[in-house]
Amino acid sequence: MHPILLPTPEIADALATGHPVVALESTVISHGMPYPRNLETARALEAEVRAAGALPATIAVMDGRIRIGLDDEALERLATAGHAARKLSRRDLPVALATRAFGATTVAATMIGARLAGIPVFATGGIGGVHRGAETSFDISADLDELARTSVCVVCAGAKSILDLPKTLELLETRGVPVLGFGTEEFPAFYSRRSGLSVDHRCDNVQEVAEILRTKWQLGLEGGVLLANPIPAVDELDADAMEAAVAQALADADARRIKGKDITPHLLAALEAITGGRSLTANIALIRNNARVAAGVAAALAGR
Ligand code: PSU
Ligand code: MN
Repeated sequence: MHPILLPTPEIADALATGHPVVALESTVISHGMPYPRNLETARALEAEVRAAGALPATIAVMDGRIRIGLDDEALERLATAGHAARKLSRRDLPVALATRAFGATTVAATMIGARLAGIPVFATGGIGGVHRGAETSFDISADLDELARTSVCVVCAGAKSILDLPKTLELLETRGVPVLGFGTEEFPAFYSRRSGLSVDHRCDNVQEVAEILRTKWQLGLEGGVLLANPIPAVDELDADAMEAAVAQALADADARRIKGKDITPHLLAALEAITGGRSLTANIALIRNNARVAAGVAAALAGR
């Protein structure tokens, strides 16, 4: 184990014995959802992973170490800190660790921690991607670059339409990231199951996902795989209503000149306000669903 990592005893033991583990990100807890529902969600995700036969390892940065697995006290600290925790992507990790800052890891930084710890499967809600208007703002999430280079399977519900989904998929293709649909041919659009865009390949079971992961990595093709798992139909929100809400949230962020790493958290909070909390309820449902599927993939990869 790399000395900068601090796994809980339970996770250290699981990794040493080959028991399946699922990595979970922390930015969605600190910056993606309000307290106390973020704490309830963090606990619910851990419970989903356990119920499906794997162990949850929520990843965050504390006291100069990358924590692999958080106890309840640490989860609470993260959830109550909110934006007081730093939002850490690849570029932020060296500074945060060297200065012993307290921070939450994005998809990119969680992948780095998971890879260093030897955890090949990670569940989140939505990945960052190419922002609308990226041709002038150059705003493209570091999550995409991380998927290109770091060998972890990221289970998500697609990407939100706050992003430019066709450009996001184009970039993933350019960077050699397989995009698999779990029980679907279509790339899901986070709050809705459909986007009109195709995935590369449909997988109907976790064994097939595990076989694709093994094949990629045995070939020496380093880098991630995106497993897109649509929101359950009962939890889906109306696509047209969400598109209108996204347009309103984007216009508001633009008027306030919000930029850089603040834009995604700002848009999530604005969507919640515009939809009267329905976006948050959907977000929680889909992330729980992703945690369940990720546990299945982790178990299949571990041969259990
Ligand atoms: N998309 C969501 N919810 C989130 C995020 C993205 O639907 O909470 C978070 C994740 O942590 C993701 C990060 O890695 O935002 C991407 O931020 P940026 O766009 O600044 O790269
Ligand atoms: Mn950005």
